[in-house]
Amino acid sequence: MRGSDAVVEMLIAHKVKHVFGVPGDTSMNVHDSFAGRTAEVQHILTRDERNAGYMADGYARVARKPGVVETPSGGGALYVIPAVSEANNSCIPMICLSSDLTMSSEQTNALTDVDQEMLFKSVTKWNTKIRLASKIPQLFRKAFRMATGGVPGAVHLALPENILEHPVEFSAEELRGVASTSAQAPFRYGPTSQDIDRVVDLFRQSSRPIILAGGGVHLSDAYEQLEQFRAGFHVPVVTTVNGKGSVQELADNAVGVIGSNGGSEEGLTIIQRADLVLVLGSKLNNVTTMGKVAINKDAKVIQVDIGEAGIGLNIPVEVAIVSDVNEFLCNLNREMLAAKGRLADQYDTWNSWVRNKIIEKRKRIEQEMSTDSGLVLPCRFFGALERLTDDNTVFVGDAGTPTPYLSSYVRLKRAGRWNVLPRAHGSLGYALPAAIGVKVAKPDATVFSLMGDASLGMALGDLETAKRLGLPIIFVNFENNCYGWIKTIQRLYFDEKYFAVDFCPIDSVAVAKGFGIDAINISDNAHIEEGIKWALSQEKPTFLNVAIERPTGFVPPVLKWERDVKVPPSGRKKLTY
Ligand SMILES: Cc1ncc(C[n+]2csc(CCOP(=O)(O)OP(=O)(O)O)c2C)c(N)n1
Ligand SMILES: [Mg+2]
Repeated sequence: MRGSDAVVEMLIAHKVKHVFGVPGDTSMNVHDSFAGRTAEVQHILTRDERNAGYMADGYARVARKPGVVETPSGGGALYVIPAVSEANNSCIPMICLSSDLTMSSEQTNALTDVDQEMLFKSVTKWNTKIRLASKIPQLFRKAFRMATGGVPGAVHLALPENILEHPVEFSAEELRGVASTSAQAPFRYGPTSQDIDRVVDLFRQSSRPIILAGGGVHLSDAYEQLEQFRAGFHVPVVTTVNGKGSVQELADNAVGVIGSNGGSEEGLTIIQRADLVLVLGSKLNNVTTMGKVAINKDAKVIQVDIGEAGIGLNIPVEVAIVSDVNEFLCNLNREMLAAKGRLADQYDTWNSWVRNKIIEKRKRIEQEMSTDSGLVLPCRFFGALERLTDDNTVFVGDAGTPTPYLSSYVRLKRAGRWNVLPRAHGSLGYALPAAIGVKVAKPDATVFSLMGDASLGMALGDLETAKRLGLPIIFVNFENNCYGWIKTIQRLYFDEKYFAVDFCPIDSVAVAKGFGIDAINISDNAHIEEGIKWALSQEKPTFLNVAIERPTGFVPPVLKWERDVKVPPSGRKKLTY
C-alpha cells in the first residue's frame, strides 16, 4: 500500500463517512486511494476549499463527529484557513488534511510552496506535517484524539506528496482506529464531590437562580440532564447564541438568547436580576455579556467548562469547575434531588416574575410581526419560519442581520443543534456551504440556509454542489443590496454617512436558475407563507429571494441598536469588540 492508502484506511478506521475537498496536483494519490474505497467513505467534491471547510464544520456540528476536509497544497491550503479557524474557535472537531510539496522541493520556489505547518499554526489546536510514512497511523490517531478530546477544535495534517506515494506496510493492528475518538466528547471527566456540595449550597441560599447555557451544552450532549435540572428544580434558562437549542425554547422558563446579537431587553432584565448564575460551557465573551453588563456584579457565578483557559477569564467567578458539562449535571441532579425537600418551592416568586417577562417579550415581538411594510419585513419572514416548520428543521444562518433574527425570532421546538451559526468569526459566506454539510449529515432533516446577499455573493459557486448532489436544501437570500449590518452602524454611529456599503442589485433568481435550481422571488409580506410552503413541498434544492426592507428604515433586533435608535446621536456609543 501507499502512504495515501494508509491515510484513507485511518479515516475509515475512525468511522469517517464523508470527506469534503478539492483536487490538486499534490493530492492525486489521496484521490486515487479514495476512488478505491467509495463504498466506505464518500468524497464530496466542492467548488472552493473555504466552502469545503464550512461544509465540514456544519457537518461536524450536527453529526456530532469530526468534519473532515482535504485540500491541495499552497493555494488550496490557503483557501481553507477561514473555515479551519471558525471550527477551532467555535470548538468544533475538524480534521483538515492538506497535501504538501514533495519534501525535497521545499524552499526551492516550487509551485505551491508555502510553509503549511506554519500557516495553520495559529488556527488549529494541533498541527503537524507527517515526515515519515510509517508514522501515519499513530499521527492520525492523535489527530482524532486532539480534535475531539477536552476542548474540541481543529487539527491539521500536512501530507507531503512523497509521503503519500511512499510504499508502506502496516498490520491490521497498526491501522486500528480508536472508536471513542471518532465522535465528540470521548473523555468525560467530572466534578469533585466538594464542587457539587458547594453548588448545591449556593442553590439553597439563592432565591433567583438562572442557568446561562453556552455551546458547551451541545458539545457535551447535555440536553437531557439540563432538561431535568430546568424542569425538575424550576431554574430559568437563558442561552448564548451558540448555546441556543440547549433547551427547547417553548418551555415557560426558557428565556431565549441573551447578549448583544439577538438578545432582548426582557432577557437582559431577567439575567441582571438573578442572584446566582450557573454558566455551562460559555466563553462569556462581550457579545454574551454586552461588555460585562449582563451579569449583576452582586450575583454569584458558578462557571463550568471542559477547559481551564476560559474560567474566570472575563467575569469573576465564585466557583470554578473544570468538568464535562453533562457529567457535572448528572452529579448535580443527583445531589439536588437529595436536597429537593428544601428547594421545592423556593423559586416560585422568581419563576412567576420570569414568566411574566417572557410573556411581555412575546407580546412585543408579535406586535412587531404584525407591522406592515412595502417590502418584506424580516421579522415576519422569521415568524413564518417558526410557524411553518417542524422540530426536525435545522436553520443555518449567516452573519449580518440573519443572525439576530434567527437568534431572537425563531424559537426551537426541541433541544438540540437546530441552529447553526459561525459565531467565532461571524464570517460572511458560511450558511450556503455549511447547510450542505448539515444536509449531508442529516438527510432526513429540513435544512434552511439563511443568507445575507453579501454572503450569497461570497459563496455561490457551491450552489452547483447542492444541485449535483440533489440536496433538497432551502436557500434563502435576504436581498437588500447592501452590507446591511454595516450600513446600520453608519446610520446610528457615523451620522448616516454611507460609505462602501451599497452594491448593485443582481437577479439572484436568474443566478440560482442558472445553476439548475428552482427559484422564486418573495417581494411582500403577503407572499411569505406561500413561498415558504412552496419550498417545503419540493424534494430538491430550492431558492427563495426575499426582498427585504432597507436597513435605513428600521433596525434589526440588536439590543444596543434598538436602544440607541431611540436616543439622539450624541447620546449613542457603539459597542466595541
Ligand atoms: C468575511 C467577512 N467580511 C466582512 C465582515 C464584516 N461584516 C459583518 S456584517 C456585514 C454585512 C453583511 O451583509 P449581508 O450579508 O448582505 O447581510 P445584511 O447585513 O445586509 O443582512 C459585513 C461586511 C464579515 N463579518 N465577514
Ligand atoms: Mg445585505
